[in-house]
Amino acid sequence: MTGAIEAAAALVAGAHSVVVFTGAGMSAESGVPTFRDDLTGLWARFDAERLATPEAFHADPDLVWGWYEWRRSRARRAEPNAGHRAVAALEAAVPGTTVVTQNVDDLHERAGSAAPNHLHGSLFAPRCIGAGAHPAVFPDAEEPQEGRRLAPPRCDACGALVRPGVVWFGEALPEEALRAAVAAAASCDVLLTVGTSGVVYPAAEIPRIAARAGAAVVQVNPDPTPLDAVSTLNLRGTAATILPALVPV
Ligand code: BJW
Repeated sequence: MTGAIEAAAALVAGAHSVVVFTGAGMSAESGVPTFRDDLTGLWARFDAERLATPEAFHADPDLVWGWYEWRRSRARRAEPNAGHRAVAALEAAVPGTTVVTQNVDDLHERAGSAAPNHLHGSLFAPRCIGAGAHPAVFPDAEEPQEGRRLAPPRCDACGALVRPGVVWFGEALPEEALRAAVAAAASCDVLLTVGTSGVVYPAAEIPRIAARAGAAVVQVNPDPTPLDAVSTLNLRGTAATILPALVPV
């Protein structure tokens, strides 16, 4: 394993352009649950994949809004971990670094990453479901409690319900973030894929695009994933333990 980490560090040190592609495992050591881990507590009776759909929101807005408000408050209280800080340090060491994240928290930004491409939106950018998709401004609810349903606020501008600013199944990804991610993947020397199961598309194409274009793909994940097949090096470990060893000093 030490040899593989050294080999990965050498690839990164020699690169002019690096893409860091992150998923929920990146924030796991900050206490943010991964998407496909078992949910704990009262939410355990809900299937996360079934809550992350427009259909679920239309059928039961209070259930879905309550779940997202609970997650938003957890994300707000979380702190970046050593992995997020290593990614920001890598950006400083290799100027041609692009961070592409599927995560809806803001831990990359808070660790110092300049402008990560958020492919699946953000917990901190709610908007209304009206035709204007107005950004929503509303006072924070009292501390949301796990398992508590909560009525979404109404838009000040048009009165429509406010929804989380994330990308649900069946919805298009933000066009510019996806375009920039695909372009960076197609032209990088090295792509680091960190803490993602690699099963949700089109985001899961990003490491595959880099591999097809001839980049070295380095995966950081304690468990095997379908991305093993396209990875030049598979580093079996966590984001916070492995990533600091990959930053050029
Ligand atoms: C650690 C660790 C540690 C643990 N350190 N690692 C092609 C084929 C098949 C299906 C499709 C396809 N193209 C599209 C689809 C449909 C669908 C899809 O992909 N379905 C599959 C599940 C089958 N995709 C969509 O619907 C997308 N939209 C779309 O295609 O639109 C088309 C369209 C075009 C034009 C107009 C209209 C429509 C949208 C996908 C949106 C995904 N949204 C979610 C929810 C976001 C909001 C929220 O958070 O609630 O995004 S789903 C969820 O999965 C979330 C995540 O970003 C995403 C990926 O999950 P991630 O990050 O990989 O997390 P996990 O939990 O799966 O994995 C964690 C990993 O970390 C594990 O491997 C652990 O081992 C590891 N780990 N601890 C490092 N400490």
